[in-house]
Amino acid sequence: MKTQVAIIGAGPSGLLLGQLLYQNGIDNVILERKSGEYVLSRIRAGVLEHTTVQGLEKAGAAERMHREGLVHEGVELVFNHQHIRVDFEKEIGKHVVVYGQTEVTRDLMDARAATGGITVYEAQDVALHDIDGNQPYVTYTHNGETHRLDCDFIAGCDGFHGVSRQSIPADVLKTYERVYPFGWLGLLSDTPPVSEELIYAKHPNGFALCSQRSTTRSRYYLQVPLSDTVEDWSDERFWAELKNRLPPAYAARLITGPSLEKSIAPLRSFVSEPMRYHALFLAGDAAHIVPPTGAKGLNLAAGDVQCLADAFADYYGNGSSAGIDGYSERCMKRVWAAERFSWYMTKLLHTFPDGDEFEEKMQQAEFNQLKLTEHAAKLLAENYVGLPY
Ligand code: RFL
Ligand code: PHB
Repeated sequence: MKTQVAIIGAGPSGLLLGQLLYQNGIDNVILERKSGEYVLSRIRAGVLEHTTVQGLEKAGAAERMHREGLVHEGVELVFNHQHIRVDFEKEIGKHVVVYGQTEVTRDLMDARAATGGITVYEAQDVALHDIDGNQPYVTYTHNGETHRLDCDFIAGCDGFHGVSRQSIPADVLKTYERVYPFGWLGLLSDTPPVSEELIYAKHPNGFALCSQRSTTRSRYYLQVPLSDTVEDWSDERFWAELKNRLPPAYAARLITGPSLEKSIAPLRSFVSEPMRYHALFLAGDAAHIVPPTGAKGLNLAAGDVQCLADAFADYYGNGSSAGIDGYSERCMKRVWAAERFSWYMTKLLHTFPDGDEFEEKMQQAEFNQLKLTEHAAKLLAENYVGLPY
């Protein structure tokens, strides 16, 4: 098989890139290790920035999101039961859309099926070849047979544990990493959200987040020690601890129900530079990870692939290499801004097991600043709603 761009991974990065390339008349094939159902079963992000919404529009996959997504004009932060609402519309005249990553993925899969794009699910042993030569290609096995996909370029959209980043010689990449000493336990339930807006709450026992997928489906998270497993957390224990960490008025009106899904995710900041090595371009979690506290991971991925699609369109449409040559540098500015914001939100709102009273006072002072000066609230709003890509 031959194509212009071979895309590794059918998460949001790979699927969005595939559709953006299709809209620009650029042929592409996606190779995904898992089945389509498995990809859809991963419960992850919920908050879309304006530029992510624009990306889905350009990809022709925004119709259902516009119909069913919930516009959020602000967010609530709670620090040891003191509240502050950051009003995005008032501060910067913008909003975010709450619409689950699962639904984004489903819409992109449907758009791809409608345009006849090829996605090979359950492609095993994907290997990248000759990425620093003139004839890059990818091999994989499918249904027991080995296949070869020749291409001009490879887009590594295969997440943090994928094969693409690992195919770049180690001495070419510079990596930066911070692993946080806790994880997030997430619970999905068919219960109405406790509040219309998201609530990020800091409590001495740890962080809690009240998020949602619709007016009837909630997504809640609790900070837990890394040694905990899902089996340690019955639904009853989860709801009791969530109530404990929320201000009493919210705890009193929290509606609980059986969990549809529960999982624990570790928290990490990670960047590898550069995002290009000859014919290989990394995008999304393959190149960088943020802790979920700033709701930035999916949005960064969507920004990367919009840059990459623009760059390929310029290359194939105008014969210009400027976009592909500037890809990494262009993405990195936004990546580091999102890394900073996600790290800041994580430090502000979590209880650090090795933290002391001084750090606790610093967190309180930081929170007070958000309450006292509108500049601080504006800065948070700007970063949360999203910096331009
Ligand atoms: P993905 O989604 O990991 O997809 C990569 C795909 O590549 C496949 N793959 C391979 N395919 C072929 N061959 C190989 N060797 C392969 N290795 C891997 C995988 O099967 C997979 O299908 O990466 P992508 O596309 O870059 O998308 C990134 C986002 O998924 C991620 O950044 C977000 O989910 C992060 N995130 C959030 N982001 C936000 O913007 N807002 C949020 O509110 C938000 N909340 C979250 C989150 C992530 C979370 N977890 C579980 C880490 C909340 C949580 C709990
Ligand atoms: C989610 O709804 O899954 C979600 C929302 C906001 C975050 C992280 C996760 O910061």
